[in-house]
Amino acid sequence: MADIYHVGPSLPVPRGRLHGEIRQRMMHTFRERSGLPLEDHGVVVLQGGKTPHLYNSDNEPLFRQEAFFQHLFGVNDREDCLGAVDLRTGRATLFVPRLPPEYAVWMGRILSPAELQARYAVEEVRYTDEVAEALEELAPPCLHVLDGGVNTDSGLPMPPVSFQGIENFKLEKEALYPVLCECRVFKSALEVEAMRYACQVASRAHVAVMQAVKPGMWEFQAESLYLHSIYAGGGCRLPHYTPIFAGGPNAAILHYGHAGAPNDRQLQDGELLLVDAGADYYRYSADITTTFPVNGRFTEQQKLVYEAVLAANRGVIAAMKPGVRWPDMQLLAERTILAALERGGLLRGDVADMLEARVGALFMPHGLGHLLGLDTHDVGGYLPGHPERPEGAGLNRLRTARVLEEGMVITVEPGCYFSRALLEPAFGDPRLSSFLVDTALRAFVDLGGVRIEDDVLITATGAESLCDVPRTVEEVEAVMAGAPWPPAAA
Ligand code: LEU
Repeated sequence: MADIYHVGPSLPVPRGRLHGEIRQRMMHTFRERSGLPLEDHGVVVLQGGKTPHLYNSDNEPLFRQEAFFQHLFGVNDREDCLGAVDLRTGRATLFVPRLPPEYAVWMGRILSPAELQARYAVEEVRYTDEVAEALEELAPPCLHVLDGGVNTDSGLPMPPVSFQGIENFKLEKEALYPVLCECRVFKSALEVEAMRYACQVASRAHVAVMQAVKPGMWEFQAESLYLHSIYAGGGCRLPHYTPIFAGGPNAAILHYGHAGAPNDRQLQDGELLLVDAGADYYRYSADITTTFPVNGRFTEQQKLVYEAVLAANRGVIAAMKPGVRWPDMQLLAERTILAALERGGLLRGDVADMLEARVGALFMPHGLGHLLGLDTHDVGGYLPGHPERPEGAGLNRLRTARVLEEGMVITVEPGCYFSRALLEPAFGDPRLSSFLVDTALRAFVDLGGVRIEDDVLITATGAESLCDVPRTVEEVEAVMAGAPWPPAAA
């Protein structure tokens, strides 16, 4: 079928069905919320992503569609479009730029509106210079737009929709943003299939790195093997977000890997490597973290921390189901890790008192996990009618405090780090220092830290990880010694 997205032998994605279902769901949600009679509903108008340029040069970085536009229309590979959905009829119209003849010379054949209509399976395709005319034909009471909707992770607003003649329409800017965010929180079966595929591709790449890493390799060389694996092995051209390949103490730097810290350390015998890397498939994100010893064998010290974090990851996934409050899962993870550190002689005192004093945030200064979807930190974390951002160190870093519901995909990424930047001030803070065994903790600083991250689907009765990587100490050591993954059937 003409509307199937795929990259060579990758997962076929039926655009028409996937986005048709999403548009239906949006209409349903909109109708339920507005309570207005159908004839009073307007037309949703979204602006697609624009041709990106590197500053004022003519260098055009690889295009990535704006996520709300991708969600409603599935036009992952075409810039400068607009799209409209009539909420009264469900009719979707895609507006594409009228391309000059030289486009064919530099960029490739210009597709006709009929070809584009088949490719994206929308009701109609017209040109962007016809938007006002086409909308006037629909005589809508108003246009629903996303203008100004604020992303709760970045604090940045959606840019306004613009087209010639927009001033002749009544714009309604409030209703659409929360509706579309809410729709993006719940993944359809076809969306889950695409995300499961991205997770499989990323999982295989994590295993490929585990099998190849050895002392003396540079972090970026491991990153390069990863990138090769997701693209050659899965058709995922991008990792979705900047990969973190953090050796030794670098693991305590939460967003290591950026341009100023570009995965450029040489990996040493005896240290851990933390790999936080995903994959982008049809704009859907995988987001997986593995942590393993560069030489293939955990030390006792590393095992203590690794098994504490693994117990937190496993314990949380086992407890997740509809109705569970996400901040409670953060507290469960903290409790598990703090109790293990206390047993290991790194902390002293009562774990309940530690939770109260927010000692957990000293070792896990980030949230336990975030919604995942078309964006790595997906939208919908804080919406009207849902819990607000909690208070307290660490908890206030949660990107959502929602109650879990079937169809959500959320990361579970407990970590335990030994960050000088946090520990040194804590040793001098009387509210925290009584819990800290100073000398024992100082001996762990070179270890850096451990994070173990799964992408988890909430089902009707529980939760299912979409990832498939070695997790126990035994599994990791076996794979690093050459055993296959998944393990050969017994
Ligand atoms: N993804 C985490 C967050 O919620 C950060 C990561 C570095 C542990 O921001």
